[in-house]
Amino acid sequence: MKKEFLDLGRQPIANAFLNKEDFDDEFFFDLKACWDTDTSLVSIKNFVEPEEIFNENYPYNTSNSFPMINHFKQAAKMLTKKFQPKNVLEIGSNSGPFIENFNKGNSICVEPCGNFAKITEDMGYKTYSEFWTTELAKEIIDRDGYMDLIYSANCICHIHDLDDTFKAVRELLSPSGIFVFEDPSLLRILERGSYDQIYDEHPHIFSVTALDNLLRRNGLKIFNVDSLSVHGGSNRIYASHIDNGLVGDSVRQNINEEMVFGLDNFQTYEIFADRVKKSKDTLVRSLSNLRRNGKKIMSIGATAKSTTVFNYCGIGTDLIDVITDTTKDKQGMYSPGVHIPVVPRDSINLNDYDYAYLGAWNFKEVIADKEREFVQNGGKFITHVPEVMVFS
Ligand code: JHZ
Repeated sequence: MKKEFLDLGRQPIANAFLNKEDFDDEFFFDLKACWDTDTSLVSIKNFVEPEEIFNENYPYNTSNSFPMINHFKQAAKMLTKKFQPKNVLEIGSNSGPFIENFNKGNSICVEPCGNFAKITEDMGYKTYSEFWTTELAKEIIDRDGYMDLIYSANCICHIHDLDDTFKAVRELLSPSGIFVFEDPSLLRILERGSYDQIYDEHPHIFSVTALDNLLRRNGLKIFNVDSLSVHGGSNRIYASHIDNGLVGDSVRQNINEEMVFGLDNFQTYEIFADRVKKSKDTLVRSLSNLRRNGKKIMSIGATAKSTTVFNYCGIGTDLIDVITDTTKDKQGMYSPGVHIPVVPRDSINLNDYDYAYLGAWNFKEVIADKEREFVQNGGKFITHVPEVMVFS
């Protein structure tokens, strides 16, 4: 049974940055989150059609979140050393920062967004510009054979039908093959109050507990879990065919940690929802007070996460003048729903502002390091994770 615990209001598509002439034609949906008492999976209530989100205009380019390039290089190096896969397939390969570390002849990309599929194709990787389904897995078996490593980062939690997703993986995985995927951790989100990880692109937020249930019912099992610091805390899940090999201690340890926190108890989600409401009130009050005192506020990082925050809290140009972002396809556009202009970082002088809200709070250290001069001139950062606070 699905039990609703959080209402984040009317939301646009988190990455649908838009032009002024499209303001009247914007798509909105009701963003609510629920917990499934049977599988323990947290999902949003109303799914948005994937074609509305992942198409030719999808702007999120992993390579612009530049610390991630090194993250994927390290991941590729570690997986090659540990498992020596002969062939590799990546689901949701985006601009290719993971796959570029593998041999072109033995590596395959699956990427539904045509603009990104073209990038990996041009790099010389065979790319299927399609959504991940059991039909596609069967087509790949016929054309390319079974895979030793199926990898996916920040993509499996984007897919509505997880049973079909995991069945497709089971079909395509060679008998001793491994399936490795990483996505934001539900436990870390609840611990850190980072409700902004919930949006249309994340129809599910994964706990190890829920994944263990879902993978097992589709003939796969988790044998290892790595805790990662990226994106505010993610889990890297290692899975294999269900009858293959042993299960490492990390699986039990993670599930235990989740049980101790109370992920199997609906009250935990109600407490989280209460914290989210308080976070909204505090953030709006803080920004409004600053504005009343004549302070100038901008935001760094036009993230999908900040779409959730700004729309849930009703924060528009009355409170935040402008957002800077390194992504060319977001620059010159307006943020979804609340229509704050997005500009390149070098088009403004940060010293003209008193406060910078961190839309990309997950890159707090990198941004604070880059913007030392802003702080030296008296500038301050604002974040809502783990609590609303000002720091410099
Ligand atoms: P970042 C996206 O979420 C969407 P977002 C997606 N659903 C997902 O799961 C995660 O990624 C992984 C910019 N930037 O990575 C670049 C600066 O301007 O937190 C990006 O647009 N200056 C696939 O959008 C944005 O901020 C900087 O110094 O929440 C960061 O987006 C840095 C480091 C980044 O993901």
